[in-house]
Amino acid sequence: MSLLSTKTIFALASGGGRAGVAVYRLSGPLAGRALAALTGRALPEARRASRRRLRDADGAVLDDGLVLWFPGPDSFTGEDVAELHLHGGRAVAQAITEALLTLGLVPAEPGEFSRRAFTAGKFDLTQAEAIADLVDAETTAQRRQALRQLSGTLTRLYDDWRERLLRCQAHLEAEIDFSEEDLPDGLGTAARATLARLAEDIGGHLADGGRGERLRDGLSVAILGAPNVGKSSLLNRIAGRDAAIVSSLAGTTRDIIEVHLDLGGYPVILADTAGLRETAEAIEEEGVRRARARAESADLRIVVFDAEALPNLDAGSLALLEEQAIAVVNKCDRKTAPIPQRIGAQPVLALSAESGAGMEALLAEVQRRAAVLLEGSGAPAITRARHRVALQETEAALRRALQAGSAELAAEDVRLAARCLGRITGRIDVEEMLDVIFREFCIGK
Ligand SMILES: Nc1nc2c(ncn2[C@@H]2O[C@H](COP(=O)(O)OP(=O)(O)OP(=O)(O)O)[C@@H](O)[C@H]2O)c(=O)[nH]1
Ligand SMILES: [Mg+2]
Repeated sequence: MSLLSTKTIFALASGGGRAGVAVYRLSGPLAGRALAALTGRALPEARRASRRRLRDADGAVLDDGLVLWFPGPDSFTGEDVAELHLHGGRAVAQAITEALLTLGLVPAEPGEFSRRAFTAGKFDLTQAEAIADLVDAETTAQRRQALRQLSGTLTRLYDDWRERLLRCQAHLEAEIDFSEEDLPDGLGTAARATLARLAEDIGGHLADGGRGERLRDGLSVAILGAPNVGKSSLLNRIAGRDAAIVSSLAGTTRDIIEVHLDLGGYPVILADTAGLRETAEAIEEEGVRRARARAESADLRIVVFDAEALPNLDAGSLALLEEQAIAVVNKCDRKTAPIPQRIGAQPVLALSAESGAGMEALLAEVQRRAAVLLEGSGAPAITRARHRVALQETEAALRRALQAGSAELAAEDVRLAARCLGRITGRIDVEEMLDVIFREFCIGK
């Protein structure tokens, strides 16, 4: 690439605001020249921190800090890269920005460093996404998932499947293009078996229950029940603050109130909802509608019953108590009747949002469920809807190929399947296909 076609970009990589140290990153053909100009000296030794005084074009001192020089292609972006570790602060940031602009550099767009690294083949798209996830990770489990993906777990899985598909495609195309006797025996059946295996593997991967995506977004947990049973009190107790209004009036909560929690490393979005009942009041009715919608979409339901109402159990709440739900009896400090061991088939957790009794057991149970729902067997999980859609299309194309009446039709669907898989990692390359054909058949020999 010529100097003119590629802009040299810079960015404050460590984020804005006051800080002990701020890191500026430069990437592109002018990076070396800019570093030499700022320091007024020859480029430092590659990949070693060197202390330098930085000056602007007029020779005035900007700051004193560490500089690093990463000549391409062995750098993050594959281009020439320089890093400046300066003092964090607005005035320094402004001065260095002006100096870099004067030297002909341009501010980087969001994600531009990673985009250049991807273009240079430093990593695939799933790894680029993992970098974004790692930066956004708020809990330990999210961080671990992002790190696994960054290390290439998905890259390897999808690349392996794609390689198998490409080989299959090559076999099928050969079946079409060349006479039978020039080809290895049993080609058709072998290809068919490979495709069936692959469709199974992808189907299994798709049936991961959405745990990877859920781990990125947070597990959605809804607190549900009749009015006045103490749902908002429970949310406040867990959040450790007065997030929701509590009152002795039934029908207090209308909107859904969410709090974000880190439960043993798992991200949880806990939602308080309006008490479920028939009502003629329009705003409360809307609240109940939202509560029901959240009950449907939540990954986990906590259904709350009132100890004071025992032995009566609210019918609307009972209806929400499916297999996965956690049954809770609140206000146990006021119990008048014995607390049942089970409600329906669910074991009961007795607690008091007022005194805090039983809260630890409830949190432990939610955390245990979160571990099951988010971690699964430990096999790589799909982390984005983008991947899931592409995998579904891949699987559908494979199933069509298996049903196809002719090698031509099968080859077309296999080609489509390979292209869908390639979209996930960002590898869409005809050259690769030719490599496979030439390597295995020595065509034109
Ligand atoms: N004694 C006792 N009172 C409680 C407990 N939890 C909640 N309360 C009281 O019960 C009343 C209702 O509490 P909320 O938390 O507002 O109940 P809610 O389920 O959110 O009610 P809605 O928003 O109307 O559906 C308030 O007066 C609380 O102080 C508890 O564990 N023990
Ligand atoms: Mg409430």
